[in-house]
Amino acid sequence: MKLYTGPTTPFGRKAGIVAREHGIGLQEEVCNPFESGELAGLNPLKLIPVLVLDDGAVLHDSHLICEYLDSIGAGPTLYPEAGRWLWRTRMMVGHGLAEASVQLRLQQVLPDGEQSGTMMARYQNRISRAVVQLEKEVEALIEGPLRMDKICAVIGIGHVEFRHGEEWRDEAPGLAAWYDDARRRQSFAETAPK
Ligand SMILES: N[C@@H](CCC(=O)N[C@@H](CS)C(=O)NCC(=O)O)C(=O)O
Repeated sequence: MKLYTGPTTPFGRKAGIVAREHGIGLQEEVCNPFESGELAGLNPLKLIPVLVLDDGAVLHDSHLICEYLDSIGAGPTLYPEAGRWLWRTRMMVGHGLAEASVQLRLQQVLPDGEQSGTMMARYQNRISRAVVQLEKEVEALIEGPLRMDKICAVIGIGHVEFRHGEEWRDEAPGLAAWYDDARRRQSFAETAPK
């Protein structure tokens, strides 16, 4: 299987983490979504990650790719039944944190005159609110085995810290302590943005 991903994408990182946790060997193909001609032929949305299966079938969107990898992987599921609506809601907060962080970055690298202060403030506020919410729910991140909400919190915070610095820590000391411990896990360390 081949995963089209990139060195800084939090969504590709999610798929890489799930593959590692389940002992699934993936060929990782570095792909720049803004320049790749091949990508649009695989995914009409022209977004990474994309997973191409051995039979040529194409899956895209990190949610779908992660659920697929979990369904074929060895070891315990990262999508347990227990408490699933609540942990899945928390998963979407972590995923949305990553989305807001990516969108803020995309605004910041636009040429002068094309940036929108309104949109940047909207993404910044979304990041702050998501961080505060994860801080409120940090006990649920600390307890129990690895789950997709924890993976999404790590990829969201990881992108915020990589692109926008450590300010988020001021609002969330408990979350920062959890994150500093969690990110030492092998699958997280190996996939950190660079
Ligand atoms: N909902 C998608 C989001 C994917 C996404 O936004 N990928 C970014 C890279 S981090 C991308 O390909 N951006 C290209 C663009 O915006 O044109 C997922 O979870 O897979």
